[in-house]
Amino acid sequence: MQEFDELRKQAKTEAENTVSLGALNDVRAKFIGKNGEITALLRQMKDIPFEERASFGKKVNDLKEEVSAIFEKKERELKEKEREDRFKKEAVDITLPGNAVKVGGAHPLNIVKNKIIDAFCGLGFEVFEGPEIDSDYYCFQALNIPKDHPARDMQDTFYINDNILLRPHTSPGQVRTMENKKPPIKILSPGRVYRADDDASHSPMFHQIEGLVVDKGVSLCDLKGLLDTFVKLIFDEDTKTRFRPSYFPFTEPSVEVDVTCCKCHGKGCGLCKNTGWIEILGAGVVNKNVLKMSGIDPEVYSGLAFGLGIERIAMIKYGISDIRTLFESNVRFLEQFDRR
Ligand code: FA5
Repeated sequence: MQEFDELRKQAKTEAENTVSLGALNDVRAKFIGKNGEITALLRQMKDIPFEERASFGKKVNDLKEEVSAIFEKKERELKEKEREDRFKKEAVDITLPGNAVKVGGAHPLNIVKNKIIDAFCGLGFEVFEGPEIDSDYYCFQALNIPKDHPARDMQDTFYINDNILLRPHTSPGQVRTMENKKPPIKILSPGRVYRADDDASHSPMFHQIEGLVVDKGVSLCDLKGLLDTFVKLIFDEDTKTRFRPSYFPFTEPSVEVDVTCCKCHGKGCGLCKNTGWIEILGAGVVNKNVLKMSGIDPEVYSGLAFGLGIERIAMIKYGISDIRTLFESNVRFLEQFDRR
């Protein structure tokens, strides 16, 4: 009986002193595991006189049960403590300010480009993109600008060799489309273009959108109606357009299109140099030579074309005074435009 008491006391003390479930399992194995000290008592049964065996067996089993209950209680306590510790460790202070997630936004030039494309797609235009590096033929000759023609100076660009250059405008898109598509044609050709220019309103790399319509009987009247509708969609209903005679070798007649200044609404201010008008694009009726060179019969079809600078429209729309700010990647400047 003394040995039993000793084992009970020892198991209780050792269980109480454990601080982890792992250590508790070791103590449990030491007393009631397969080779445990209490389990070993059962193996002594064979040496116990027959008449005492039943009572000895009962006492060992009672002791085993009692000790098991001590271990189970301790196990519950340790599990509860482990849970509490975990909760404390994982606790989140919901009063702390969150970490702001930085969200990017569309560049003002992309915003304007998409608005222009949306406006024309709503009028039935499709988008066609041409190459940025193109040949002298597509950039000039097929547009009725032969070698050494003085009009080349209007669109002077960067040459890779005598024949290959960075396109100075998106007008080669007209030729490539007419070579590959039968009329009726109604396309937009957006993209990057390059010129030997550099000042507050002219960048060496900028973006244009070309528009081309070829069909039977299209005229300057259709061009006026089309561009007037476009201007009202992009600026506002009150914006007026003005067509000024101009010159482009690939259109005849040629025009430049002005809109009433969006800042002073035509009264005159610094943005419009006190004229009340701002130029936004070049346009005209496609020159018959260009139609012919691109494989379209000018006796059957006529065309109209226009080319606008996306930077110019963005600068007018948002009141930006220096084109270079559009390319400096200054986040504080850029995030003013795409407010989500
Ligand atoms: C042309 O480029 C003609 N290809 C447009 C055209 C197409 C006329 C079809 C007729 C028919 P222009 O050189 O004017 O035209 O340029 C068109 C627009 O591009 C200008 O109105 C201006 O908004 C913009 N632009 C021209 N040069 C620059 C530059 N260096 N930086 C930023 N924008 C420019």
